[in-house]
Amino acid sequence: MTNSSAAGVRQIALDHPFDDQKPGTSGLRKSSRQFETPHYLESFIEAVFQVLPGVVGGTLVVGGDGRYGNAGAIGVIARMAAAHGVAKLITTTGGILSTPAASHLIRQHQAIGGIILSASHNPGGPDGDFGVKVNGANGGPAPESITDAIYGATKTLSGYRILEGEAEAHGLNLASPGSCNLGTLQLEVIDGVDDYVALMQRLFDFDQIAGLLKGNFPVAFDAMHAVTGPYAARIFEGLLGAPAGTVRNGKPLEDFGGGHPDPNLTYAHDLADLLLKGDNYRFGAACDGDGDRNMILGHNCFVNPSDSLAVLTANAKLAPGYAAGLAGVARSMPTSAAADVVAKELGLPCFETPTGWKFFGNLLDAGQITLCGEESFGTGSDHIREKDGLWAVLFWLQILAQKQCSVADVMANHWGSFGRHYYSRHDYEAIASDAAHGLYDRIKAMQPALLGQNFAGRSISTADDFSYTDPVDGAVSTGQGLRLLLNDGSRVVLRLSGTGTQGATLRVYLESYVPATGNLHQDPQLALGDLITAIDQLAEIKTRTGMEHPTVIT
Ligand code: VG1
Ligand code: CO
Repeated sequence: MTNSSAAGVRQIALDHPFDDQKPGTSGLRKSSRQFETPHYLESFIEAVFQVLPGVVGGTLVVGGDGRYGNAGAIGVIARMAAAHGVAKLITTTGGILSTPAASHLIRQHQAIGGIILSASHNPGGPDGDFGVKVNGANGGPAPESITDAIYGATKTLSGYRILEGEAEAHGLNLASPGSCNLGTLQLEVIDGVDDYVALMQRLFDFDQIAGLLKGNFPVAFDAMHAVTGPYAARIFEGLLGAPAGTVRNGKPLEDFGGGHPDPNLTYAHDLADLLLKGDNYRFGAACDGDGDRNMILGHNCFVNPSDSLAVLTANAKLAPGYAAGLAGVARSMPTSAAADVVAKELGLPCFETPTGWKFFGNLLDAGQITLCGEESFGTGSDHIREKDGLWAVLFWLQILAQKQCSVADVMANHWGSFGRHYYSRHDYEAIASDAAHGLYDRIKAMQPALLGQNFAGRSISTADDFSYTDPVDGAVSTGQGLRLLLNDGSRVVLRLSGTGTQGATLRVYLESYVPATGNLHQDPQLALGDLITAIDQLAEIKTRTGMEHPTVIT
């Protein structure tokens, strides 16, 4: 049922509100099929427009990682923005906009926020996933107060407002830069790469990195047929003079070429093989679907993301953008304490936040931290309010250009100075929801009785469900992961993913510290072997999930 109100604006009534639009760790993420349900996308966007401050007369940024549904969603959002009195909508050619580039555009244009169309590292295509991420005026993921309010709005929604007629009929053309009007909305299509690249040139010494790449330093970058292809081609093969072919899988495809655009050793194994088994490359890197994650590899050397944050912290002054030093550093709770050790040595404040980039926003805005990171291949800084894959790659290249050594040397020297946090994450994906929650709730209930118990030859000194009080605004977030901290500083953490779309995903995080004088060159799975066995026995992981091995080991 529809009826008309203001010129060209239709009010579409919903028979009943959707009840499954709760944003997870990083926005609303569902199957593409679910998003194709009539009114589904529109319902969520209506809730966003009802909740986001400053919509009437404001500027909004929209774009996505190019997956199936991207361009269509931009048209819908443009029509709904017009119907809600947004003054200006900025999008990009092809609708291609990485998450970090979107964060930058929001800040640069003093927009009220942005809508990023991505399910990040989840596969795309008609049988894959789609997602909507909502960012605020600081350029970062909306805080829980906003996402909770959006969810609240979706549950009571009776309809939504949208401009009549297809967006293309109003002049929307994503093929090239230009502008048009949808009712009172001014819509601008700009190049999505230019501003981001200019920002990178302010932070890093491109001449020095180009010098490194011109020497005997072959690099392989895997864009995984996702959003970073155009950015990486411009940066590496254009500005830095790397040979053509340096950027692999550089064309964004609606289904990411059937792949899983998650830069880890399992899903980016082609790249991993080039670096870990072959001899032709000195440096390798990959980014995820929406360009905010990064994997760093050297010849015969995989850099654990927790270690990567620690290395960037220790060497930050080598990059021009950070030459003045850091205000502080933060990591998510499941991320290893490698960065903490560096921060302590440098006399820097160090914060531990829950999983998800939205928790770094206040600390960055308040100037309390400069760098932050997560174990899930996310690193970033105060240059924007999202994690930034290509930024991390450039930062590593800057460090290597300065030090003139291999990635493996950087790691060996780092551990030799600070000791090593052996670390691994085991993911059990797509397990039955009941089994996952049963396992998790059981350990949670057991926690009080676990204190002082023996665990892998150590004693359990803390057993809790992590909760966080934001040091800036005092907001409290509970239920952020079950921690078993052991008396020798090692630990195991259990979490259920908030980004999966099939069943549940159990994440098991394992960590143990060896000082600089200890054995620094073991296989992490062996170094953590006793913890792995102990948590399986305690949580009955294999029996309860029915899985003999994790889906992904990092
Ligand atoms: C995962 C990661 C988390 C990250 C989130 C979003 O969440 O563990 O560290 O912030 O994905 O990343 P979860 O709830 O599945 O563990 V992205 O690249 O999807 O924006
Ligand atoms: Co991502």
